Amino acid sequence: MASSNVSSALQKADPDVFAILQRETKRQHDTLELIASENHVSPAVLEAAGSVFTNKYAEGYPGKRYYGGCQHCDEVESLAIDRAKKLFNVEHANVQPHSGSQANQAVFLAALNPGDQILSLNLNHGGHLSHGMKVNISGKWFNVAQYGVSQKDERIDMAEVRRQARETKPKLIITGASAYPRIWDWAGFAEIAEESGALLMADVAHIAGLIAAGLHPSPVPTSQFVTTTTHKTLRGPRAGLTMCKGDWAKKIDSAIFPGLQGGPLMHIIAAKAVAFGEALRPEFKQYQQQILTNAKALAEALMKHGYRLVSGGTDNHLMLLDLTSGHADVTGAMAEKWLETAGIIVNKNMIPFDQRKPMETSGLRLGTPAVTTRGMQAAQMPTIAGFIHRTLSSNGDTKAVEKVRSEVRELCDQFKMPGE
Ligand code: DSN
Repeated sequence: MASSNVSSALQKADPDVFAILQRETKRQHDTLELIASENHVSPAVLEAAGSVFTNKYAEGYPGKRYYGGCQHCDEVESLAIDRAKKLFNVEHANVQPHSGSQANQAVFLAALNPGDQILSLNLNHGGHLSHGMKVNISGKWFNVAQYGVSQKDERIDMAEVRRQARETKPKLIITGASAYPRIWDWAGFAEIAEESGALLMADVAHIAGLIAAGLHPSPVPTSQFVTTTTHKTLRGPRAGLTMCKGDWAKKIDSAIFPGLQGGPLMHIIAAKAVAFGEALRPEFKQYQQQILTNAKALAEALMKHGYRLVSGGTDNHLMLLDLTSGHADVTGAMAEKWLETAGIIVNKNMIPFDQRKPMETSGLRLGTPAVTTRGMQAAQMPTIAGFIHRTLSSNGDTKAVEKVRSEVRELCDQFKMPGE
C-alpha cells in the first residue's frame, strides 16, 4: 500500500518527522476526540491527500489551465465538482478553496465591496470569526451587524434578525455557525433576506455531512451561496468548498482564482473527490444518523449528571456544556486541560451571554463525529459522560484523572481507527 511505503520512506529519510507522526498517530488512537469540528478520514482520503498530485501546478480550471500537463488534474477536479454538485444538489460547485475561511472570502469578493453591510451570527453566540469578527478581514472590510440567540431559549432570535435586517439593510446575510446545536430555519432567513433585499449565504461547515445525508434541512434551495469546510462531519480532507446558484458561477470562480488563490492544492482536491464519493454511498447516511443518535445519548447522559446544556440539548452533532451551573469556579480553559490529561479532547467555548473572556470561557463544546467514525454507539455515550463528570467533579485531581485516563485508553483500544 502507498501509505506504508510512504511511512517507511519517511522513516528512512527523516526519522525526526517520522517519530512525530508516530506520536500523533498514537495520540489520536489513545484519546477520545470530542472536538465537534474534527474527524478521522478514511485511508482512501488519506492516500489521495498524500498523493503525487502535490507535485502539480494547475492554476485555472479544468480545460483552462495556465500550465501544461494538467490532463489528470482536469479529470480529478471535474470528478470532485460533479460529486459535490450531486451530493448537495447544487447548480455550481468550486472545489478549489484551501479552507473554509477562503470559501467564505470568495463570496465576499464576488458579491460585496469594502464598506458594504453584512449581518451575521454573533461569535459569542456560536458564530464564526470569518463572518465579521473585528480583527478578521471580514470585520475590517465590511460594516458588521450581528444577530444572536434569545436569552429565553438560546435559539436564534428570528424577530431580532428581522429587526436588524430592516434597520441595517445588509447586502449579505450570513447564516451558519461553529457552535450552534439547533436546526437552522433557512426558510425564515430567506424570507427576511428577500424582504430586505439582501443576498443570503449559508456557511454549513459543521453540518455539511448531515445536510448531504438529508438529516438536516438544506439551505441550497433558498441561498445564493453555500460554503463549507470538507473535514468536519463531511469527513474529507482539511479544505473548503464554495457552492452557488448558476448565475453566480462565473463571479465565484474568478473570486477564488485569480481573486484569492493561485495554484489549487490538487492532492487535496483529489482527496475531496474521494470523500464526496464516500458521502454519496448509503453507508454515509447511516454514519450521519449514528452521529445524531450518539449526540443525543451523550447530551442526555450529561444532563443526568446534572449538567446544563445550552438550549437544553442538541439537534445536531454538537452540544455546549455550561460550566456555570454546578462548576461555577471552573473555566472552560481549566476543564479543557483536565479533560486532555484524562485523554478526552474537547475545546473551551464561549456560551451565549458568557461573562468570561474567550481564552477562559464558561463552556465546553463537545461533538460526536470522530468517536462515531471509530464505531462508538449510543451504548458508549454514558461511559464517556461518566469520564467527563468524574474528571470535572474531581477538580482535576491527579489520581482521579489518571484513573479516568487508563479507562479512556481501554475504551479506545476497543474501537479501531479507520485503516487499523
Ligand atoms: N475552528 C472551527 C471549529 O472548530 O468550529 C471553525 O473554523
